[in-house]
Amino acid sequence: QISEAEVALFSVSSYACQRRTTLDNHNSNLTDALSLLAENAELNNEDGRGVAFRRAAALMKALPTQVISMSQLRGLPCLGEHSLRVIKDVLENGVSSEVESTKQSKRYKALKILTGIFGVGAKTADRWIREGIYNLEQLRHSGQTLNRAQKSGLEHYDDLNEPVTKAEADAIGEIVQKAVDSVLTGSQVALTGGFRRGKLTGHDVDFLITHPEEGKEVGLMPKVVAWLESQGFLLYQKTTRNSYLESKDGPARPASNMDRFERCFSIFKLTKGKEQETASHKIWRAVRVDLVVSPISQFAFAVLGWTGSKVILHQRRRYLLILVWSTSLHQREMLEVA
Ligand code: DCP
Ligand code: MG
Repeated sequence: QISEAEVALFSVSSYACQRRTTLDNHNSNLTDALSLLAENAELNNEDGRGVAFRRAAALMKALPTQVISMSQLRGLPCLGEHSLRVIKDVLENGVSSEVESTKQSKRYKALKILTGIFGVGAKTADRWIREGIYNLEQLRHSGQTLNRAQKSGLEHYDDLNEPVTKAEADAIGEIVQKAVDSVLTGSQVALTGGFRRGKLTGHDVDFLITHPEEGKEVGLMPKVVAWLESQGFLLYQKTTRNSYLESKDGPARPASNMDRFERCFSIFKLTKGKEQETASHKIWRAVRVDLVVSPISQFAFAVLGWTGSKVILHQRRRYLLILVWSTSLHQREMLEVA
């Protein structure tokens, strides 16, 4: 047993992008609680609250040892009043009462189930709940019109809500590499997203495709998709075009922080391995896959952006903004002196 006095206070940067965070999390009891509240905030379109809980969870994930008392948290950044209250509750009672009541609430359960459908976001789920739809059964009988993505999402609901393993990601990676090799030799494929951060499972598999010769990547996406389709690997696909190049009135502003690379949202039909085959009778499963094509000149930035995590990206933007701001301030001071 370690006494409180023996536990060193932690010293960590307030920016997630300036911290070293490994995969072993010593505080999963706390990060699980904070992540659930973050998710609930996001599902309710309360983005500010979502970011606050995500930052707090990311900080707790970065701590080198298990937290056993509130006094260890003194002076730590990123922990707001609300997050501290949740942490205190977990440390003292084993669970957070707010997390427990959220988990039990009819609205949270319905939001989870409905947004578990590919193509359904928080806004659509909220509208359905207000119309009395709380589960898939009620949705199927409601007569709601679903778009192509949502229909596919509903059809493959169980598969798409089953975490994707690294082995499955690698198997899909081989297929994508084969597709790319078949349509344009010399093209490169990089596994990005959570798997590039070393995660063992994910909700989808993200790939970035490029070619070492600038310009060769133009027109690559439709060819790759056509090849995959011809081989029967795709259950669903929708490609969004690069709006930056398309726009006639000069560079269009993106709607959010999204990049403007050509992107294909898809659902792969992945043949199962021998062991998995015997467990269920289906010989294949559906897996969400994102394909992105970038020119080689932007490849490094595309890798950074598509590796995430979302918290790291958010904090990196803030960090760079402060850096640029303080540099320009410094330059102005120098000019004034001169
Ligand atoms: N990304 C982004 N904006 C988007 C979509 C993605 O900035 N609209 C970036 C951040 C993500 C990365 O791309 O970390 C991959 O997106 P995912 O949603 O697949 O997230 P992860 O791969 O990190 O998590 P998971 O394991 O759940 O797939
Ligand atoms: Mg991913």
